[in-house]
Amino acid sequence: MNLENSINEFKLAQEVIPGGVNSPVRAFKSVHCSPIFISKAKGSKIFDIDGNQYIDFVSSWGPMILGHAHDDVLEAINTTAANGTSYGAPTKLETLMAQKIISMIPSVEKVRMVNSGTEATMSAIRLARGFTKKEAIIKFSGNYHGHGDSFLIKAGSGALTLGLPDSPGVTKNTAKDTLIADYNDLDSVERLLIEKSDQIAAIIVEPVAGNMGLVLPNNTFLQGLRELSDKYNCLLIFDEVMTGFRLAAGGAQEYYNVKADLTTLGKIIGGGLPVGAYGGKKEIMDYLAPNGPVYQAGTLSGNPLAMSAGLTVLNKLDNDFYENLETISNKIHIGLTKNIKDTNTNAVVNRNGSMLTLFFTDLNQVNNYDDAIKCDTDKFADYFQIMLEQGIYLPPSPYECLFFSSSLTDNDINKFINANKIALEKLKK
Ligand code: KE4
Repeated sequence: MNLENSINEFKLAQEVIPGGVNSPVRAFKSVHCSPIFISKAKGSKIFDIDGNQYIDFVSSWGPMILGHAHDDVLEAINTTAANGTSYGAPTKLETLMAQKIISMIPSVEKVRMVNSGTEATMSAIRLARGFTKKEAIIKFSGNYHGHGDSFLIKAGSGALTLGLPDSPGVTKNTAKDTLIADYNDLDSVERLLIEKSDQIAAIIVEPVAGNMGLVLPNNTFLQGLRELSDKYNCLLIFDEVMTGFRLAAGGAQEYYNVKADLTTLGKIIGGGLPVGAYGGKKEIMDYLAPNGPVYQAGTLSGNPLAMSAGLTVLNKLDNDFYENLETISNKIHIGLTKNIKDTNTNAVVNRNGSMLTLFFTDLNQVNNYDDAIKCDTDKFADYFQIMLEQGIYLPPSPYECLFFSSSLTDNDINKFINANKIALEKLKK
């Protein structure tokens, strides 16, 4: 496979961009090869600048649930752009987006648009602290909520991938207000609540963890967090930046029937443009300026292009859409599971809806951070490269998820499953 242009472009990029990338995980460091530079994408296919074609299982880390360059999304963007790209003033599109989100996520009564998932989570904990007049938050090892200072403690995603879960630059005073519990371990949460209950503003959780690889909540975890939040009078924040509109129209809250007090969103609601959002009960959200005292603002928040792209996507997410996506995802899950058995590979596949991770591990299950970090990251790097050579573009990290889109064809699915079997057989040698 010729990657000459990508290799040369990466050298150039590293002279002017830290690490040559605008988000660390894109540098392919943990998969021990030079990153591919993308020229274009359409549907389930993505193309690099050397003309190589790949089936895309990253979906831009979640947003491209319809596949790339969907005709209706492009038309919405182009039509909106013809009238201007940003006004810094209210538009009807923002009201339509808020109404759409509220109609899909029952616990959300009011919503504020921002420009990234990080902005959404940073703003949500500021609001929680302002509303409750308490300062500490509880997060979980391996959960990633963006690069806000309060979250870069035992963080997942790129921070875990690069071995930087506790980033320098986060002050001790900030870190002391972030308490760490273990995912799927309610006792670890209650111990912190008992010890610091009068100080804890909120528990923030990925209802399905996608940033230590995919780790599912056990059958009592989310309801247990709801009950603990009520018992100890703190807010429950579901970070649904990844799961929102992906697991179901109402996200993990619909899927698991557990309501959050605040919900953070991103990725899919922008249709591939920069968007984040946070929402919840009216009495909490109305604590935000200009109604209330908690301040948050943004020049491009509610940008008309992003609103029109996002609304075009959300308006397609009906029951038939999710049934089709589940059919695609289940076929892949069955194929990978069969390959692991047929090749006698030590691996675990975790899946929830159209999110999946294959862990190379001797464990029988991966249920938390300690399980996840035991996986064989070198083997994953070899696997990634063998799959890339076969035209399969996977997330370049063992601590991420595959994201399936509705544009995947049966041919794509069969090619993926066959490439996976070849890779597992090669790894046995
Ligand atoms: P952004 O600021 O990247 O839009 O969103 C941060 C964020 C918040 N919450 C959750 C649950 C998230 O998964 C994310 C971002 N996800 C990563 C992928 N694991 C983004 C990819 C990257 O960092 O380049």
